[in-house]
Parts: sequence; structure tokens; C-alpha cells
Amino acid sequence: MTNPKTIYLKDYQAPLFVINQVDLKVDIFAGHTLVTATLTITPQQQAPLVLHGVDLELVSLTIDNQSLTQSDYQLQGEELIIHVVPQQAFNLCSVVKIYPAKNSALEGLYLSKGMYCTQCEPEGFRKITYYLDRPDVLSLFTTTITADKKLYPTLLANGNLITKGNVGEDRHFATWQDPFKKPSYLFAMVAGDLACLEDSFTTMSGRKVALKIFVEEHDLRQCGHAMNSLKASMRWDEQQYGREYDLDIFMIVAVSHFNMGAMENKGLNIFNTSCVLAHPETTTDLGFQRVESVVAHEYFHNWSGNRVTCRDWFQLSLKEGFTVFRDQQFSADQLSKSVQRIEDVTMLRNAQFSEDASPLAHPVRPESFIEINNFYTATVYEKGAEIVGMLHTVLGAAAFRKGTDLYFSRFDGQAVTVEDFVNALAEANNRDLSAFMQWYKQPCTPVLSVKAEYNAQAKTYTLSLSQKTPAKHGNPEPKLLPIPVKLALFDSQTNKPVALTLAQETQTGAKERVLIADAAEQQWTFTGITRAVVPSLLRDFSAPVILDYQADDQELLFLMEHDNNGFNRWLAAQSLFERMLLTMMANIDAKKEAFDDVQVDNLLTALANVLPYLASEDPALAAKLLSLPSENYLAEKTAIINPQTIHQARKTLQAEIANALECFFSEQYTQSATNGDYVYNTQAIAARSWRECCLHYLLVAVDNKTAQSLAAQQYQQAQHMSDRMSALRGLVFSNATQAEPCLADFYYRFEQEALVIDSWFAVQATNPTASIDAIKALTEHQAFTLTNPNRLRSVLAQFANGNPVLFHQQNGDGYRFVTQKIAELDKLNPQIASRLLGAFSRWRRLETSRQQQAQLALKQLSEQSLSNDTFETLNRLLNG
Ligand code: B3K
Ligand code: ZN
Repeated sequence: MTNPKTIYLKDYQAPLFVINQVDLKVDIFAGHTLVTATLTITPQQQAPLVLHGVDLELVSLTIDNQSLTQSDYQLQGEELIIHVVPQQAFNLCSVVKIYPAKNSALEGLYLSKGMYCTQCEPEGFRKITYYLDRPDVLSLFTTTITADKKLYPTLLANGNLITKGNVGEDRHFATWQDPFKKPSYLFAMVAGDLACLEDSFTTMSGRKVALKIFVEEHDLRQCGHAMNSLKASMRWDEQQYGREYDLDIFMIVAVSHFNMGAMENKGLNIFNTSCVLAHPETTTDLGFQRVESVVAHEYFHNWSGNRVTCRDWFQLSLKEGFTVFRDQQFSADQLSKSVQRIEDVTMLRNAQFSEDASPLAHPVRPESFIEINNFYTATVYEKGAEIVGMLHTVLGAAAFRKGTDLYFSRFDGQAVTVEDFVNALAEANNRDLSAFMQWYKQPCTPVLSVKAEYNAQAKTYTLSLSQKTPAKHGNPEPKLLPIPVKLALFDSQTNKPVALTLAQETQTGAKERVLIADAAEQQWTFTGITRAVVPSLLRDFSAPVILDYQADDQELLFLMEHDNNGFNRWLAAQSLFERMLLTMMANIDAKKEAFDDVQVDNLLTALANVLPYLASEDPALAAKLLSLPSENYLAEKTAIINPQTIHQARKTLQAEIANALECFFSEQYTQSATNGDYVYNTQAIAARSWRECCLHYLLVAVDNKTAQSLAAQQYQQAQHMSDRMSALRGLVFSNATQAEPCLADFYYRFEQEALVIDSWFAVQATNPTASIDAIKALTEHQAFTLTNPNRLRSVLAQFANGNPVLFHQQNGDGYRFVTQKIAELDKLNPQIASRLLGAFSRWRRLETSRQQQAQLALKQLSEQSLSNDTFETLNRLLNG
């Protein structure tokens, strides 16, 4: 492998040219597309003009209408260098020919099921025309699209429609103008034959905005939920952040071939169909929630990302971390706050903590990259959101809002840095938040260790805290971080929280407080503590850290029952399960009895106490409480990973819970049957998730034949996808005889619904009881293809990340299967190929035989000629 070029944050230089205006003419023809770009450019200094361009066939180039000859410029790699340009403002006009039908990487202009669409973030615009394709070059765009009238009746671009008309007999055009300056990554256009759901929204200042969702005709009935989510997001952003929408029209276009979830192009969001379409017959609750949160996320970018954008791609978390934080807040307001937090933290601990502990670890603001597409990661998004969340916790809601108001008004129309964001929050409130910048700068998850001591005589309770961030991944000297710890202390007799008054304080403190741990070691002593207390630490996961507090089982059981913070009840249960599972894993490896009866009995007794009440009070929390830590999470907690042991321990504990509480689950399952009509609201979703949880436990019990019949019945009678899918998964995962006929029925029923067929593939790809041959066979299925990201992920990503036992099969078959597919895919779509490699992030910590097999498979891959994307990820995996 030869080394591609690395880009460094420290090398940042402001652009040497300003592009004031872009006039883009896109002429779509059957085999190719002609792009004519007229750029009005003002030089900032005398220098050659260097524009980006990839896969472009240059047809002509003029400056102020004068043709340039070959000696005036040079085409070198991804650059067009024009040696001498005028010193005053000038017009550069380029005509290039491109081939969207051949674009399998799905960046730039490409075809998805006969529809032309674009994806320009981060560096796709250079595949459309020669340009200064960097986020700090902001310009006014006018776009004219010309195409065949019958094949492409819908022509869309950013901004407002200015004019449209016919061109000759068969062709037509539309001109769109965006009144807001924007970087090229926010450019978008679409040409297709699309149906449209229309609605409108009146903004807080009384302006009426047209809302349009464009989809294929047969998907039109599946757009209502996205439209409702959009209107709810628009209102929410006005109420919570004072942000009003700014154009006369907001459009969403759904496309089947898309590398990620969605894209926030100005006024013209382009979405993966999976994040727009939702209908009870085809979509589960989780699917509905995903649509709601992605629609909100992209909409919120209109301010956090578009109006205020990033100076360079190292600042990606400026827009992504902040926007994820905003969409998480929004989702928490739509459904349940504690369940939302549980889901966000589960995602953080499963995906981000493991990334941060792997050779792919990087700071939220990386220092360098080869391919920026590799840095759209859980760290930039989720850890980035946690940093914003900590600032919110520390400032409080009102002060945080003051800060964001200042940020938006000060930087509107500019491309800025993470420092600008943190400084605005600080300045608006006269606070020093500079210590928080360190969170952006260093990788790895800090460990916060806490020890507690109660002094009955002095009536004091002292917490001793220390923090340690691993000195790894290019960061030999980690610095101290400010860690906000939200905490409460519970009186173990009254089960109520007590006042928290620190030794030096004269006034009685509140019952919940946020204190900042920012020293290598420090102590907090609370006074007036008359009886033993149980600490509830890091409430709502107030910082993205690993909490090392050796609570005894009794304390955790107490919190699981009595904490008044739903999130921390869940966290206590998770900590108990984790502790138990880790012991079981050690026992299994040592070939001893799997667990200690007393420990398990205590847990089961506590669950039997808590669950009946919780199931009726807060069924969604009950379901979360009972979901054991994932196999990937447990792998993160073991020095030497044996995926088989982890799987076995988890299965054993599940069966133990199931057997002990079988009657309860059975009763609950029967009681919670509804008439089947689908309603999307907090109560209904909670009830369904609890019912699913009960069925799941009935199916993992030793005697599960009756449960399998119940599941088969549920499958047949299901009125909506949530019921149907949970039954199908239950049957498949429990290896029921009914699984095959139901899978066949499912395929037949939904053959026309691509997204549902994706889930049909996914269920089978994640089935731990399948054989590797069965998984391989999925990729031979007539409906499988590597050219559609949703479809290929439904088998390959689901298998590699969601079926640890089979992927990590000891003979290395799983590894080789995946790396061979990656090699094939890399030729078509490097971005997705590179991302799939993430499944190998823990390979070094696998037990020896698996580690050798994984290394072999990765080395074999490295001998092939690879894209920059895959090269960089593989290189970090092997040498990082
Ligand atoms: N900003 C886009 C992500 C683009 C990813 C390019 N590889 C979607 C989002 O985060 O909102
Ligand atoms: Zn985003």
C-alpha cells in the first residue's frame, strides 16, 4: 500500500479566493450530464487559483469570456491549477462532462432508481464541477436544471423556485435561487418522477412556509409521520432555541440509494427512504422513532450547521455534536425523557466507548485525517453531543439558551470553530468554560473512580474522587477534564434523597446537585448526614465517563427499587447485571459453576419485587430495566475477549430470569394484548415494548414451546409491524419450527417493500443460531446487492456487528467472509466498505486463535489495491 496524503488541522489556512456567486447549469442527457459553472471570484491575494475536481471531463474553461489554453492551467490529481488569474474580481466559467449512471460511490451527482440526486458533504461537490470545495467558502447559488420532461418532471434545487419553462419539445428547465450564502457541501439538486405530500407551516413571525415531501408514487401513503415530525421540529426549534425557518419552502426528497441516514442541504434535505417512510404495516416503533429524530436532526441543522457552519472539517462536531444534542432533547420532549436518555447512553456506551478504546480512537476534534468520510463517527456525533450536554448541565437551561442565542447571532453566515461555540456560551454568561475545550482535544474515555465513607459520629459523608484518562492512541499525556457529576444521596430508611450541604457551606443544599470533578484527586464532604445513605452518582449520565464505584449489591438493588431518577434505576440494574455476567464469564472460562446462587437469588427477588409495580407505572422503563448489557458492551469490559463465553453467559442469565419469572411474564403478556390498532404515542409504545420484552423472556425460558406457539400466533394476527417483527425475531432466534414458514410468508407479503425486505435480511443475519453458510447464502439471494447501501448493510453490517458468535467463529470463516465482501465493495463504494471494517475494532483483544484469524483476514485485505477510505481505516486497525 502506498500512503495517501494526510491533512492536518495545524496547517489550516484561510482561502485565498472568495467565490461571491455561483451560477450552475446542469443539463441532463441520457448517457451523461453537462455542468456549466460560472463562478464570480474575488482574489484575496495574488496566487494561482487551485480548484478541486474529481472524475470530471473538462470541456472548456474561460476567464471573463476568454478561453484558456492548455498552457494556462494544469490538471493534477484532484486539482485544477490556473497559474495566472486577474487580480480583480473575475468570472471563471467551466464546462465539464460527468457520468452519474457510473457513480456507484453515491457522492456528487448520481442515479438512484432512475432519479438523479446529489450528496455533497463533505467533498462531493468536486465530483460535479471544479470548485473551492471547502466549508469556509460561502457563496450565493443559482441552479438551472434542464432535462427530459417526461422522464424527469420534477426538478429541484436549493432555495426558491425562480422560473421554469420548456426547452424545445421534449425538455424543460427549472431555475432555483438560494438567497443564503452557503458552502458547496450544502448544495443539492434532484431530477425525477416523484409524487409529493404537501403541507404548510406558519412560523413564529407569521410567515407561511410550504412543506413538501417527495417520494416514489407508491410510497406516498408512508409520508405522514415524517411530515408531522417536521412540523413538530419546526415549532420546537422556535420554542426552545428561538430559531425560525428562513426560506419560503422546505423540501425533503426520499431516495433508495443513500450512504447514510439523511443530509441537511439548504432547503432541500435528501433522505434515505429508511428515515422518511413510516407506516404501521411496514414500520416498527423503533423505525417510527428514527424517522422522527432524523427529520428533526436535519431540520435543526438549518441553524446549527447551515446558517452557522464549520470553518474546516476538523470542526465537524461543531455542527454534528450540537445537532445530535438538539435532536436528543427534541426526542426526549416527544416521548419519555428517561427512556430517551437510556437509549442515548446505551448507544454511547456500546458504540462510542468501544471506538474510544480501539485503534480507531480519535479526539472529538481530530488533529489529522486522510479521508474525512472516516470521521463521521460515534465520537464526533455522540461524544460531541455529550460535551454539549455537559455544558448544558453546568450552565443550566436558561443560561445555555442565552449562550446559544449569542452563538447564532454572532456567527450567522459564518464558518467557525469549536472554540467560537464554547466561547459564546461562556461570554453570554460571564463564565469561564475554557477547561471544557480539553474534551474536544483528547481521545479515550476517562475513568472516574469514587470511594465513599460515612462518619456516623461527625454525621459526614465523604466522596473521594479521582480521574484517569488512558494514555493511548497518540495521546501520551492526557490532561485533566472537568467532569460534571450530578448526584443525590438516599436515606436508606426513608428511601428519600437528603439535602446535600458541603462542609464549607452555610446554607442547606439542594437534594440533587451538580459538582465538577476536575482534579486528579479530590474530596467532597457532605454534612448533616444522620444515617447511612446510598449514593446515586452520575445521574442521567452527566458525563461520558466510566464510573468506577464499587457499590455493593445491596446498594444497587436499593437504587434499582427506590431511585427517583428513572435513568439511574436502569443504570443500577445494568451495573448489577454487568457484575453478574462478568463473574459468570470468568466461571465459564474456568469451567466452574456459572454463577453464585445467592447473588442470583437476591437479584431475582428484587426483580420480582420491582417489576409488577414498574410494569404498570412505567412499562417502557420496565422493559429497559430487563434488557441485559449487550454482547459488544460486555466485550469492552473484558481484557481477553471470547465472544462465545460472553454469549453463553448472557443466555444463561436470561434463561435464569425467564424461568424464575415465567408465570409473571406469561400473565403480563396475555394481559397486555391490545386490539391491535396502531397508535404512535408514549403510552402505546411503552405498552408494546413491555409486551415484546415479556414474549422475549418467555421464548428464552427452558421450556419455550408454548411461547413459540404464542409468537407464531402473534405473527399471524399482527396488525402492525411492531408486533409482527418481534414475533418473527423471537421465532427465528429461538430456532422454532415455525420460523421458516413465517420467514417465507413475510417475504411474500412484503416483497414490494424494500425497507421491510431489509429487515427480513437483518433478522436472519443476526440470528445467533444460524450457520455461517446460511449467512453466506443471504448474499446469494436474488434480492441481495452490493449496490444498495441499505440492502448490503442489512446483511453485512448486521452480521458483522450484530451477530458476534458467528462473526467471531473460531475458524475465522466469519472474518474472511466479511473482508472478502469489503474488498468487493471497496471498488463500488469506498465509504461503506471502510465503515464495515469498524466491526474489527476489537480484534487485538480477542483470544489468541480468533485474534490470529482476524489478523490474517485483515492482512490479506491490505494486500489488495484499496481506496483511501479503506486504506486509512485498515492502516489504523493494523498499526494503531
Ligand atoms: N451531515 C450529514 C452527514 C454526511 C456524511 C457524509 N459522509 C448528515 C447528518 O449528520 O445530519
Ligand atoms: Zn448531522
